[in-house]
Amino acid sequence: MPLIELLFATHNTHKLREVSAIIGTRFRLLTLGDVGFDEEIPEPHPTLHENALEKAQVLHRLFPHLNVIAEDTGLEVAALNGAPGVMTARYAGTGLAQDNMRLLLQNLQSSTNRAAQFRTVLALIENKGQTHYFEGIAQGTIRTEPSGAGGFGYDPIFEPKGYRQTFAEMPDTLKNSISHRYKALQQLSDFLQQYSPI
Ligand code: ITT
Repeated sequence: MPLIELLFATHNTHKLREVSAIIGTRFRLLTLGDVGFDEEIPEPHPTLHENALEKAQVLHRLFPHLNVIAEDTGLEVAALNGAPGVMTARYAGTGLAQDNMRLLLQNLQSSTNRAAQFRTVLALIENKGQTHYFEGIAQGTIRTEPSGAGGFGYDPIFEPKGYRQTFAEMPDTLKNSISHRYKALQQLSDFLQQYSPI
């Protein structure tokens, strides 16, 4: 049986690499480059669900014959009432991971509560038109300073629960077997199995 094709609506090459490593053998992942789409995709909404849906819808309108997936991920810090949340990518205003981490550490300076979680909401719009959501959470704590060179974004300051390494200190294969993104993709994969038993 041919592999199900999924067009992944993201410009983030790190996400693409992770998603490809996690589900690349189970599905045929198409990139925005594959379909010649190079415009910005807006994420103007107050929830991860709405932003993930918006990203998927932009591509679904253009390529209705394809199954489209998009995801929005937020880092939710307990002591900051869930911030930066939907603002995770734009927290410091520069779009640079170093600036975002610096601001987060600054805002947490006087806080002993370091609990945080990454939450990924993945939206699938099938070529039949139905929309489905899948969610994955990775709980952990925020370190007091960055450590590690792997991963991307806030990985150098995020230590997942049960580990003594940050996501950036561990091998990609380990992050990709416990992460928020992995968990959301497992659910997507389980859902799609009905069409393509593995
Ligand atoms: P697309 O919208 O094109 O998919 P993006 O980078 O804008 O890409 P998001 O809106 O989901 O993606 O931004 C989430 C930000 O959260 C991202 O830029 C990183 O800074 C951070 N982030 C997401 N996943 C992460 C992960 O696994 N580890 C560390 N930081 C992550």
